[in-house]
Amino acid sequence: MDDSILIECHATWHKIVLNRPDKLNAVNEAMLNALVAALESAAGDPACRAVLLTGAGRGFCAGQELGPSVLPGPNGPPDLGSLAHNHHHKVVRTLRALPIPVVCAVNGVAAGAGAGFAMACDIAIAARSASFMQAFVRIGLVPDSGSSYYLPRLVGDARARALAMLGTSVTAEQAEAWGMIWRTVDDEALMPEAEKLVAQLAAGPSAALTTMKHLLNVSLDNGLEAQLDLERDGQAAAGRSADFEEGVAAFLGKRRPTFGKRA
Ligand code: T3D
Repeated sequence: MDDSILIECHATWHKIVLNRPDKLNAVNEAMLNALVAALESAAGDPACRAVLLTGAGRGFCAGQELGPSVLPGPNGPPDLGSLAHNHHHKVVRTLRALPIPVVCAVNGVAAGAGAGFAMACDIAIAARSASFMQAFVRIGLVPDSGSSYYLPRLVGDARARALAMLGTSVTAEQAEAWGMIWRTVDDEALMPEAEKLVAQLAAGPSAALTTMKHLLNVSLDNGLEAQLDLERDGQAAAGRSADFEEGVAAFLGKRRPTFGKRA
């Protein structure tokens, strides 16, 4: 059985581990399919209210596996556009559309598609020794897996262009300072911190988190009016929820709220 993706099911959240440490978790088609399946399985489990994505060993993900599958064969060069569309981009779309929050714990280098996957998660934290690299230019490719979308939005156009065109490696601390990730922590604190975060999200108001994920997913592509309308509709639904009732009761009762199960 393929063990390139490991899944740990905790009571309220799943941990998904990219598991090809000898290749710094470089991805191939089978691994990308397994990753999508693991994410969909988390979304389909009503007890699962958040996901933690990380890598095994010293790397997070070194992007597409470079080997025979991306080299020309008897029928000429492979169609990398189809590979991206059917596999890498399916991961990005799945991460973004997942109705529960995804925390990314970047434990080491995130290169090429690996950097795109980290940026597509809802909250990314990184070990101080981790790094991010738009590796594409180094091998004559262009940014994919969402990198050309997320990078300018997260770090700004000037930095995005230099990162993409030069393929320069960025430290976790620099990535944090530039807004590419939420925060950097000491290496040994990465997993405890990531697990604390994912547990906090899993204990949060699920329906409100799903709605706010959608609001934030579309925000930078919307004008103010469209976004205000979405906020109105989202708030209308949240205001009718038992979680809101519980949140206010807890506030007034000076206690911590206990939010309900996923709808
Ligand atoms: O259709 C499409 O969309 C195509 C998809 C494109 C998306 C992409 O992701 S394109 C970008 C592909 N990735 C890369 O170009 C990165 C290649 N890797 C590196 O540049 C370096 O490995 C790193 C900078 C990431 C890390 O360097 P370092 O010195 O820490 O480690 P290393 O020694 O280079 O790698 C350790 C091992 O992992 C090594 O194997 P070995 O020699 O010990 O047997 C290395 O070959 C292997 N490895 C690392 N990255 C890949 C890989 N093997 C296959 N594919 C890789 N991407």
